[in-house]
Amino acid sequence: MKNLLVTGGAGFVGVNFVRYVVANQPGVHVTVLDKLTYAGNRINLAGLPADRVKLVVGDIADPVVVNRLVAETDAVINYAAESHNDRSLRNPAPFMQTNIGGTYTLLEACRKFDVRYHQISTDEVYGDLPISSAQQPEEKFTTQSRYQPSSPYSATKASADLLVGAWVRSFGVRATISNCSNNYGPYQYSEKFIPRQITNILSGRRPKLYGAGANIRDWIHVDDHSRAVWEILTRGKIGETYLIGANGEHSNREVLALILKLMGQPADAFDFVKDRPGHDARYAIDASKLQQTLGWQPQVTDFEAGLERTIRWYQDHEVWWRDSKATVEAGYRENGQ
Ligand code: NAD
Ligand code: TDX
Repeated sequence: MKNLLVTGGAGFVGVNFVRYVVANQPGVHVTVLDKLTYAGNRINLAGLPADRVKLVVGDIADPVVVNRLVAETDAVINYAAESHNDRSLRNPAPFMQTNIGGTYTLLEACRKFDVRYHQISTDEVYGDLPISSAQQPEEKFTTQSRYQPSSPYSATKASADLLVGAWVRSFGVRATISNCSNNYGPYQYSEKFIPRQITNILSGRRPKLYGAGANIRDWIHVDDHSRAVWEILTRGKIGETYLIGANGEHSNREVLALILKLMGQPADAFDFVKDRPGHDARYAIDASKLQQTLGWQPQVTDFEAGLERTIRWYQDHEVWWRDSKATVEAGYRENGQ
């Protein structure tokens, strides 16, 4: 696989994958197809060698650009998505269009040109687990768990996964799916939980915790996600689904407490705000299939150290987040969050 088409490669998880490929896979060329929505930024690709990475601005739901690019690639890795639950509650329309319509368009092109396809999905397709289940560490999502998404966002991601499965079975498309837990690291847009709290503190605002802060997320450093996707792309079995997670469960309150400590703030320097409707209680991934069949292991196992590096990145890249920060916070304020 020498030529990859990475859709959504100007967004958070996608750009970290592009950077991983450039740094670790010599001779591999990447074309990024990205619509540059509010979450995509061409600056994210700055500094990457022009002979290795090319950006095409376009929509994954546009068959003209998709067919042209898929025809000349060895594999498509689909990171492009509307990705934020809170936005999907305000306006689900773009989620339907990009997450379902875009995946359909990419699958049709891969069918037409017989191109390998990998779908980047999320643990949220499985709905949630009760918070009390955290006492039983073996109670986690597996590839056998039932799809029961809670939000418009996760319902569209679940729909896209089902399309991929059908295109494998009915049309023989050479596809795999990975469902990953919550990512953190550099280049994450400031609307998401961890960068929102860090940039709130850096800009003199108080961090905001939804509800009682008891909801649990299973955190993984984005670099570990990128390495797992590479293994699945190159050595995964066609038609299979792999769950990616790093045993990084923490309640939101715990994560915020750590951010406050690492940034030298008083432990109570935050506000409780209105909860998210339909808020998923707990996510937890059993990644044993990926570990046993492909030998992948997370490398960033010290969450506090990973978080400290992430905080430093936001401190060092204020220009990157400053301009959009006020808009993001105005949206949350309107929502009582
Ligand atoms: P993001 O919102 O930061 O980035 C999404 C990117 O897709 C942006 O660059 C945006 O411009 C682009 N995009 C949106 N619509 C497009 C379209 N129609 N055509 C082309 N490009 C389009 O999202 P992210 O957090 O980087 O998530 C990337 C993928 O990873 C998503 O599929 C998401 O479901 C999945 N995922 C994310 C996480 C996480 O914690 N962030 C966890 C598991 C899975
Ligand atoms: O200000 C906040 N306060 C707060 O308490 C924000 C923005 C969030 N939260 C809570 C809600 C969640 O319990 O923090 C948790 C994480 O929230 P998000 O960052 O919005 O992520 P989540 O809803 O868990 O979904 C994420 O992980 C799975 C990504 O956004 C998805 O794209 C991915 O599929």
